Formats: sequence, C-alpha cells, structure tokens
Amino acid sequence: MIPSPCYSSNPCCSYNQIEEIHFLKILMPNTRYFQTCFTTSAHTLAQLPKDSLAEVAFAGRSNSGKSSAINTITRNKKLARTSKTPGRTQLINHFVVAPGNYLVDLPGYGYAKVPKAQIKHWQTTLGGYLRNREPLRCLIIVMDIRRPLSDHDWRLIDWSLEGSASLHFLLTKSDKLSKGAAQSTLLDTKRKLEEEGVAGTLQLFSALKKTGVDDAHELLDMYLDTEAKALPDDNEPAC
Ligand SMILES: Nc1nc2c(ncn2[C@@H]2O[C@H](COP(=O)(O)OP(=O)(O)OP(=O)(O)O)[C@@H](O)[C@H]2O)c(=O)[nH]1
Ligand SMILES: [Mg+2]
Repeated sequence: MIPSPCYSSNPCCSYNQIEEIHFLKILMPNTRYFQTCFTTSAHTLAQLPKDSLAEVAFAGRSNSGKSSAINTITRNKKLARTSKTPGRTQLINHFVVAPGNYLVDLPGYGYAKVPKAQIKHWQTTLGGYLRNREPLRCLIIVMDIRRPLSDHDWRLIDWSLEGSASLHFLLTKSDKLSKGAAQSTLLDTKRKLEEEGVAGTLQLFSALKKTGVDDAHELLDMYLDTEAKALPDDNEPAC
C-alpha cells in the first residue's frame, strides 16, 4: 500500500482541528523554503557538491514543469530558469534551503531535439546520479498530468529503484484538467504504480494556480534536516 502523507483528509482530525491547522498554516507559512538560494551547477558527477547534506531532487521529462515547481515551492520566480522551450535546464543545479539542505533541479529527460552525444552524456550522468547519489533522500518525479508515467518516467523510476531514495510523484499542470479529471488521473496513476510494485507518494500540483504547495512543503519537511549544518566554503549560496 502506498503511504499518503500528502492527502489532506486526515481521519484522525476533527473538522475543527483541521480548520485550526489550515488557519495556523496561513498565519505561519513554511518560510524556510522562501530563503532558498542557488549554489552550484554541475555538468558531470565529479562536479557535484561533495558534502553529505541531505537533498531532494526534481526529475522528469523536459518541459514537465520541474523548474517551475521549485520556483513555486520557494516563492521565487527567478530561482530556477524556466522556459516554454523544452531542454532549458541542462545542468544539475543545487539550491540551498536553510538551515543546510539542498533542492536539486535536474535536466529534463526525453527531449528528442538534442544532439545524440548530449543525450548519451545525460543518460550516463542522470542514471549515475539517481543510482548512486548518497545524500539523495527523495526523488520527486514531476509529470505533466496530461501525460503521466511515460516510458521516460519509467526509466527514471527504474534507475531510482537501484538507489535508496524514496519516490514522490508530482502531477503538475493540474490546472489543465477539471478537478474531477485531475483526481481520477491521480488515482489511476496510483493504481498503476501499485500494480508495478512501486512504492511512493503522489500529489496534484499547479505552478500556475499555486496549488499543492503546502503538501510539497510537508513532504520536504519529512526528508530535509531542520538542524543547522555547515556549508563547505566553496558552496557559498548566491543570495
Ligand atoms: N499551465 C501550467 N503551465 C506550467 C506549469 N508548470 C510549468 N508550466 C509551464 O511549462 C513550461 C515548462 O516549464 P519548466 O518549469 O521550464 O519545465 P522543466 O521541466 O523545468 O523543463 P526543462 O528544464 O526543459 O526540462 C513553461 O512554459 C511553464 O510556464 C503549471 O503548473 N501549469
Ligand atoms: Mg527546468
């Protein structure tokens, strides 16, 4: 059974308690994510940060909305570069979240109009990252809600299953579907993952409408440390 920490219908809470939690969240948003800063870009695995600070990475097809999701979660439109044209993010970008963790924006996968040598390079690099990156605690697989679980997504899932990170599936651009259709795609995707024996959590998200942000913060809170960690000197955040 897939655990679901990100569904808001919590049977343990009374209606009043849920109302109170929502009220407190409005009063006290999860501000640590709003101080996120860019720190390093890596073209090869050897260029990745060598410290062991916990990280959560965003992977998925080109143009699925990875960089936009990071910007929405951190409330900073200029943090990760986004574009209508697929293939915008070409490096492994690390962003520091207080008090000493990383969010990682990965290059898009599966964009056909890229030279073969580059596709090969990214297959090796991304595959190596997902299989072997020790500080990676959770991989967020970002999928356009209109095209979930493509062959490319399954390749990412297969690579990650060789590593030790947990999986979370972000069905983004949910504003492109009606509420009912989005919910039914969520359940259908959950069922397909269960059928294949893939454990993970799922949620709906829209960078346009800013929905699913609280759920994403709760997820990140589960995987990132809250105690301060020292950053290495060469990883000074550019804020
Ligand atoms: N309607 C809608 N559009 C979105 C959403 N998220 C992203 N987009 C749009 O989708 C396009 C691609 O977004 P990016 O965030 O650059 O996608 P990416 O996955 O980082 O792309 P690559 O870096 O090329 O792999 C942009 O035009 C965004 O404005 C969303 O939730 N709703
Ligand atoms: Mg991007």
